[in-house]
Amino acid sequence: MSTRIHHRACHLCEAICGLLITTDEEQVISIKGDPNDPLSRGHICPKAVALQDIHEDPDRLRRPVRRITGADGADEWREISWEEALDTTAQRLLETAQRDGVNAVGIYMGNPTVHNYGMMTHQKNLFRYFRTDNRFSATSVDQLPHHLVSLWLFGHKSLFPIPDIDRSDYFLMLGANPIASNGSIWTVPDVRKRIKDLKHRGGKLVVIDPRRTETAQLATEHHFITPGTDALFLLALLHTLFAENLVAPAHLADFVTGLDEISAAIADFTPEFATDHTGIDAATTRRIARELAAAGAAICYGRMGVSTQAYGTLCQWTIQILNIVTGNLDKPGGSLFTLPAVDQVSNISPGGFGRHFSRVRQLPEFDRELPASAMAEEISTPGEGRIRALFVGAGNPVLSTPNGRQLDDALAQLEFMVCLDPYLNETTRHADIILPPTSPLEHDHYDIGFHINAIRNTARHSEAVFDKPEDALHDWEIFAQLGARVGALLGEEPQPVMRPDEIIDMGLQSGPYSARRGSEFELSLARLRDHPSGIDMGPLQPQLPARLQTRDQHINCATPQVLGDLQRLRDEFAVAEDGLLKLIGRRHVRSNNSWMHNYRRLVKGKDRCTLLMHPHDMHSRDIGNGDEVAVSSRAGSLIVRAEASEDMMRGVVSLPHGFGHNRPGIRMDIAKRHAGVSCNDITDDLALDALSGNAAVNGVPVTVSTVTCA
Ligand SMILES: Nc1nc2c(c(=O)[nH]1)N[C@H]1C(S)=C(S)[C@@H](COP(=O)(O)OP(=O)(O)OC[C@H]3O[C@@H](n4cnc5c(=O)[nH]c(N)nc54)[C@H](O)[C@@H]3O)O[C@H]1N2
Ligand SMILES: Nc1nc2c(c(=O)[nH]1)N[C@H]1C(S)=C(S)[C@@H](COP(=O)(O)OP(=O)(O)OC[C@H]3O[C@@H](n4cnc5c(=O)[nH]c(N)nc54)[C@H](O)[C@@H]3O)O[C@H]1N2
Ligand code: SF4
Ligand SMILES: [Mo]
Repeated sequence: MSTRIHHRACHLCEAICGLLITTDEEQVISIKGDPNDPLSRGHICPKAVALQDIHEDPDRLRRPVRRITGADGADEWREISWEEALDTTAQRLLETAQRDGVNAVGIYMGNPTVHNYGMMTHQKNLFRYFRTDNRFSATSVDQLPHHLVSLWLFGHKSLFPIPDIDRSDYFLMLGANPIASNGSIWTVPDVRKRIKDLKHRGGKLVVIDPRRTETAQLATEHHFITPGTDALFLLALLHTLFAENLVAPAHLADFVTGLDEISAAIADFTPEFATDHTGIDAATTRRIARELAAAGAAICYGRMGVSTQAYGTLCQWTIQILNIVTGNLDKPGGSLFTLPAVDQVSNISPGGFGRHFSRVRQLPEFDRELPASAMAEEISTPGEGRIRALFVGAGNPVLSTPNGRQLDDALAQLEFMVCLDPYLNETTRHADIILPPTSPLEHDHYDIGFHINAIRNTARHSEAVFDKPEDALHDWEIFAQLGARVGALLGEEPQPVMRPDEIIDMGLQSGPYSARRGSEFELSLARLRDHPSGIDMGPLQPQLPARLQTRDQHINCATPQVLGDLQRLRDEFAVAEDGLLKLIGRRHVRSNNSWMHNYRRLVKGKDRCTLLMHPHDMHSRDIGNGDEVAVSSRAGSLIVRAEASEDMMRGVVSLPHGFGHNRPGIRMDIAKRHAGVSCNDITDDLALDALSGNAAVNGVPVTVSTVTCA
């Protein structure tokens, strides 16, 4: 035996837990939490062991494959050399751009991109040759409203106020379920313990969610809310603060402007008006507003449920205005900005909005990306600028974006598609070439994407656990090699390429904790290598106004785009409710979006892809527990088993996303046996937060009926 213990960050979700992985030669023996990790303190969730399962999965592609359509029309996948795969990809992408214009090349980047630092540092090696308007990512099915609000209020898309739960007295949480998700835009490993500690200190957690979630069950108070009506509730809180003279921005007063304008603009959004739609009574709303104002330190935080809905931006904006007017922004125990060791805020562009629009539906770009809901139509609608070749990296938009069936059909119309992905799945089955990267345990890791959202300022670098196999390439190497090939085709001289760890070292050595900046931590890659559990730079600190990236270093709260959106809200709630059931999503701690259903240890147990429904709603439709039901929306229909749950609000049904692995041609054996259905077959590509273009995958109007056996 030659056992070794490796320090390694878990990259599977935003909690970035520190792990200790014991190996014997090429074999993983155990995966445990690292008690010395200053952020995660030994915490892990059941998904951590999947790092071994991903690494060992026989379905994981190890070599590039090419799709060949046989004489009978059936697809066959043939292993090809890296030379052939990279040459063909570079040639086909460039040919398309030269023949039809650069917008004929589309790009979609999925969620794991942000969890894989080499993809972040090196995608530009390829994409600098394809500055296409047709760029998409999972952002617009997720956190786009957060970015916009940060850009408008704080001057940078990545300046997120992070809930300082460990020092807080009062936490108002909307549309988030961190007990299942382990936190989002809030890197908070071991959130369960942190919530319990908050309660032990006499603090309060108030959860607003149409489902009594795992988090709501831990809360001091939970209120159901009708999906899609949170903006009314949040504005009613703000209205109460203005009406009762509870606005006290405290230390923020010197650089916050526009509050009077907001007060006037929202004068009609009273708690009474909200109640009729939200289902939360006016007295409760007023009480919560007063509690927020009175608490020593309070947090208002909202995530997916209030982001991926029709008023996502209005919700996220109102949440931050509430934090500002109660003086809880930039205050210990409230919400603060981080100061990460490699500081994205000073290294990357602040982002922009509405500088170009999609061709077919005129939807606005954000940060040079168009809403993913527009991708299918940009592929299938003829005319100049139509996408003919598509690059998909670490994404599965067929299962993860609204009206996935429509996209599934559109992908089949492409002239060329290439996927950077370790699996042959619902999306990549349409590719001409799949380029599989090394397994997570075969490359090193630094959390560029998540230290910026973490509840403490820490830094950590993990070495690869295993050597890279011969004839394998990391994600970043694939990007670098593709870029080099396109450059060569254009007659450019070869450029030297830095490794991701070298780039990080530069960031560390010029960052806020560097010797060069006089910091006692003297951070560099070498220093992190000496401290594999990570280095703790301490709790979040007040940093305003210096940290603001706005031109005048003020927070101009009266964001014209958002105030302009209030009329849409008024108009919508002036007409009677449609009476339809509202579909929302759901996450489970053993699952992760669409791609972690191929690991036996995670999928075992009862079927999780069921439609949760209140018994009353089932009874009135003659639906029994466990019956198969048809769920239909404007976009489509699916059949799934209904499961009675008293934890659902009446009138609301819940189905997780990321399932639907029963399509032909995929190579994920275990996932196929736990196929489920894709809830995005019935979410609607036309249902958006009209202000941002973010997908409204929550609050989808649906009908549910029993399936009559023929
Ligand atoms: N209805 C509904 N839809 C949703 C959501 C919802 O709540 N409800 N949630 C939305 C959210 S928040 C998100 S983030 C999106 C996610 O949407 P996507 O990012 O499009 O989908 P994922 O399921 O994360 O798929 C990730 C893909 O990356 C591959 N992959 C994993 N690791 C790596 C890696 O290291 N390198 C490479 N190259 N590939 C890798 C996997 O094999 C998989 O194919 O889904 C969104 N869609
Ligand atoms: N185990 C696991 N962890 C994950 C993921 C995963 O798939 N599985 N995905 C990761 C990703 S990519 C992300 S973005 C994060 C997401 O992290 P979270 O946002 O914390 O997770 P969700 O479970 O999507 O929580 C959304 C909540 O909003 C509620 N909701 C739905 N509609 C509404 C509404 O209209 N109003 C209100 N107030 N609530 C509503 C839902 O019932 C749900 O409880 O999780 C990350 N972590
Ligand atoms: S919570 Fe689980 S999946 Fe997320 S980083 Fe920690 S161990 Fe990994
Ligand atoms: Mo996400």
